[in-house]
Amino acid sequence: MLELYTWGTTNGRRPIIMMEEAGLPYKIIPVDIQNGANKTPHHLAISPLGKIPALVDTDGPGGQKVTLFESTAILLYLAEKSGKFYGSTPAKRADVQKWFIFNVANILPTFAIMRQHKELEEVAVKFLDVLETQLSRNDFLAGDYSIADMTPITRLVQFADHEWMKTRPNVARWINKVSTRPAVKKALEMKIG
Ligand SMILES: N[C@@H](CCC(=O)N[C@@H](CS)C(=O)NCC(=O)O)C(=O)O
Repeated sequence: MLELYTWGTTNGRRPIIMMEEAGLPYKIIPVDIQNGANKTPHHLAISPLGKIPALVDTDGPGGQKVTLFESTAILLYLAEKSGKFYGSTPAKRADVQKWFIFNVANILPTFAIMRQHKELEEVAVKFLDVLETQLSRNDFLAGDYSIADMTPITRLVQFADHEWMKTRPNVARWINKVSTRPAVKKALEMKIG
């Protein structure tokens, strides 16, 4: 059984998208980060910084229990476990990994820090232009829908109506297409805790 310790935040919803998309059965364990439930010895034993999301797989490889923190490491684990959304050939997998890491290294930190530092907007817009070019040639970031699309959507969906999208129609189309997939919609709207 996959047990996801999480809360209703952008990082917290990311693994839900993948479990829904891959059809993996899972259980949500709400961890209220406002009341310190993420700093209990039990939670710290799974996630050393006391952050959500964290995942416990009671049936990992060889029947062993696996515990994970970092939402993007959880996505990689679930992609390996399910064999889904991770590129069906070595070349496609390399493409997925390239776009997955582009998002982890650039989009996620920039959009997170941007809330505090307005000047980073210029950088964010540059990254959006990279996405716009890629999405003008492909329906999804790595060709077929994959974990590379799941990674940034919980953050970028909040920019769906932003004026930036007026001049980036392919990013706008992609946000709409990904965020309205039943699994993504369910993860974005799920009431947690
Ligand atoms: N890089 C981490 C970030 C996790 C993170 O920052 N989680 C926040 C909620 S979105 C949290 O647990 N905050 C509570 C705290 O740090 O005390 C990931 O992607 O999982």
